[in-house]
Amino acid sequence: MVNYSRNYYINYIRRRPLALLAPITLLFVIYLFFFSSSSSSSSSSSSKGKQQTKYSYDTKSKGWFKSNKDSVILKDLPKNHISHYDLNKLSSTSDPLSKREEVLILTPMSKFLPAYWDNLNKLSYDHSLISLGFIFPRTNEGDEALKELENALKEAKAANKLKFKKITLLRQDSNSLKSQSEKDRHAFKVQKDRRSMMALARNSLVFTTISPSTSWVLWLDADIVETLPTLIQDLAGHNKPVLSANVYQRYFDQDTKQDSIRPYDFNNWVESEEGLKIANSLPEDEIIVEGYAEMATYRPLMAHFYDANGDANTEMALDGVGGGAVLVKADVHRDGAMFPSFPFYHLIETEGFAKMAKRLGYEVFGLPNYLVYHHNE
Ligand SMILES: Nc1nc2c(ncn2[C@@H]2O[C@H](COP(=O)(O)OP(=O)(O)OP(=O)(O)O)[C@@H](O)[C@H]2O)c(=O)[nH]1
Ligand SMILES: [Mg+2]
Repeated sequence: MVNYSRNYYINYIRRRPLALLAPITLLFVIYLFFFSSSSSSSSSSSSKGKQQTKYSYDTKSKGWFKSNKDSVILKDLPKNHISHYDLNKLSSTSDPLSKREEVLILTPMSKFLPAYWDNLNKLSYDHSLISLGFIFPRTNEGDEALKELENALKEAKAANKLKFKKITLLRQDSNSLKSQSEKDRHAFKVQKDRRSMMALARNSLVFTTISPSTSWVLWLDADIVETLPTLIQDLAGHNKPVLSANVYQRYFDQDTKQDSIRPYDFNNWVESEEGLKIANSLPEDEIIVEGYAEMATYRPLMAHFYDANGDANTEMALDGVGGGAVLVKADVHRDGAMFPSFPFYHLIETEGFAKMAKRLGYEVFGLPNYLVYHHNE
């Protein structure tokens, strides 16, 4: 009976082979309906090469039996794929260490000075809370500085002394002055171009390195070779949106035959009547550069307010800042304060930044009696 039945079907198929066509077609259509979306997504991902990450943004399949498929895909997401940060919980307070606030130290670097690097490494703020960002000009000098910093990093790493949270080295994609000699870079006529290029470099640096966990940004020029190890704590202690240290320079005084110090950075200033008058008289596209006899603004300069016997915590409100050693609450940058590479109220770069921070409603201060030292060429 069983044999008969099997023979019956086989004989039937032999006689009418086309009778199988309808059920096979039906099965094929059902297969396409349920599985087509997954096969097309896997073929598109495999076509992008073997490097393709495992997770996928594929939309939910419309198939009836596919409800579990998406949870499998989500399970494959890397842990940090979606990160949540509540910027309301990101603080920048006068006691940053106890709050474990992260600091991003940013340095445009055309020259590598070992004294800068040594000083940086001596900062007593917890290095695991510090990230470093550097930007180098694409000049021979920039190549050289980059190489030297890389060597210093390798050495520190080998000695197990490199504890910073993250270090980012950027190569500038904008132009730089050809000559960085002291005389050439200080010539009055190159200031607008030079400062404009510096502004672009600073903007690239901050916009590519600031992270959702950055509380503070410390701008520290590569030629600042001496600060107190407590620089970050000291500046943050004032809890100001923008706060500049006073940049001085050590030198040997030939007259007194003694080591001495002198003011160096004149970009920390308070606006003056004369400065405003000059600004009003200038064509829209012209800038005022401070510290040049060609353009006497009579602005009170913080450099001249240093009092050796004064309180190091004395604050003074400023309208312009330099870039030597300036601590900025990261929110000031997040709100959009950057370094204008174009005349902004006739100001540019760091001085334009101070103006922009003020226009955003932030106060700008300096510490006339808190000195940091600029390299002496
Ligand atoms: N990325 C980049 N950094 C630069 C360039 N020129 C200068 N720097 C760095 O930017 C900072 C400020 O440059 P400085 O030449 O010192 O300018 P300054 O402090 O305004 O002026 P002086 O110190 O008086 O010459 C320093 O850290 C330099 O190493 C440049 O073209 N590109
Ligand atoms: Mg300098």
